[in-house]
Amino acid sequence: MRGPFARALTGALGLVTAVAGVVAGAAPAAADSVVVGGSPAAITEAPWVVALSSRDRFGGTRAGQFCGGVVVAPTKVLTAAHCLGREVLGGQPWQLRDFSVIAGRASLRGQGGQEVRIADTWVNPDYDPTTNSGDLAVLTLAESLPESFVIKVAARGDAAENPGTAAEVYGWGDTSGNGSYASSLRSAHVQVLPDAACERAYPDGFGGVSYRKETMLCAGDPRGGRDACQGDSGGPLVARGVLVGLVSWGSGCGQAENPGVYTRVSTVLPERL
Ligand code: 4AZ
Repeated sequence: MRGPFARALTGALGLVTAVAGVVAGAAPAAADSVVVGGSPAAITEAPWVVALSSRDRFGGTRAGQFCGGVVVAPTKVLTAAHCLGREVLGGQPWQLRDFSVIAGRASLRGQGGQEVRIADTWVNPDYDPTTNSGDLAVLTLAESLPESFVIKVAARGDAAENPGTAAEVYGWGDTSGNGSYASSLRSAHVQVLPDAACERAYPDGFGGVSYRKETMLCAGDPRGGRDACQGDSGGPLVARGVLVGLVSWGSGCGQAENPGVYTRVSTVLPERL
C-alpha cells in the first residue's frame, strides 16, 4: 500500500478496523509491511507501560487491550488522543463502563499486576483529528499506582530528542503488519530520526495528514524492519530513560522510507497535568 491514500488511512482508522475485526473498505494500514522487529519485554524493566482495556468493546481474548499508555504520575496515564476517538470507542470514553488500564502485567492472558478504572479523561483541545497534530490525552486513574511505575517526561529540547538517539518503543500491537496482535508486551529498538526524514515521507497536501515537527517526533529504523504498528498507539517511545514520544501514526509498519510518527510529548503535554 503506497501513496497519499494509504497515508491518510493509517493511524486511528487502521487501529479500529484491525482491532475490532471490522473490514470496512479501508485496506489494513500495514498490508504490505514487514514485521515490526521487536522482542519480548519484561514489565519489571518497563513498569510505566500500560494497556488500555475494555472487554465490553474489544472482547476478552486479549484482556480488552486496544491501545497503549504511559504512567507519568501515580494517577496519570498519557495516551494518544486518537485512542479515545468515537471511531475507536464507538462513543464517548465515559460511556465505556469498564474502561481501565492494566498495569504491571506483560501477558494479556495472565493475572499479574492490576487493573485500574479510569475516573476521568482529558483530550488535548489542540488535537486535530484531520492532521493528527497534538495526538495526546491524559487519563486520571481511580486509584494510585506505585511511584516506582512513573517515568519522567522529556523537557522541551531535551537531548533525548536529538536525531540518532537510541530509543525503544513498547506495545501489544501487530507484530507482523497483518493483524497478528501480541499477547505479551514487546519492544523494538529504533532511533530518533531527523525531522527531514518524516517531512520527506509525509509532505504537505496528502489527505490532511503531514509531518509537523513542532508537535510530532520522527523515529524508526533507517534500514526498516523495526517499528510500531497498529494496536501500539498511545504507547511509549523512550530514549535516555525519559519519555519522548507516544505512538501516533505512520504509513504501514517497518518500511525504511515511512518512519513512525510519534506525539512529541515535550511540546504537546501541558506544563501542569
Ligand atoms: C496505527 O494504526 C499505527 N508504523 C500506529 C503506528 C504506525 C502505523 C499505524 C507506525 O495505530
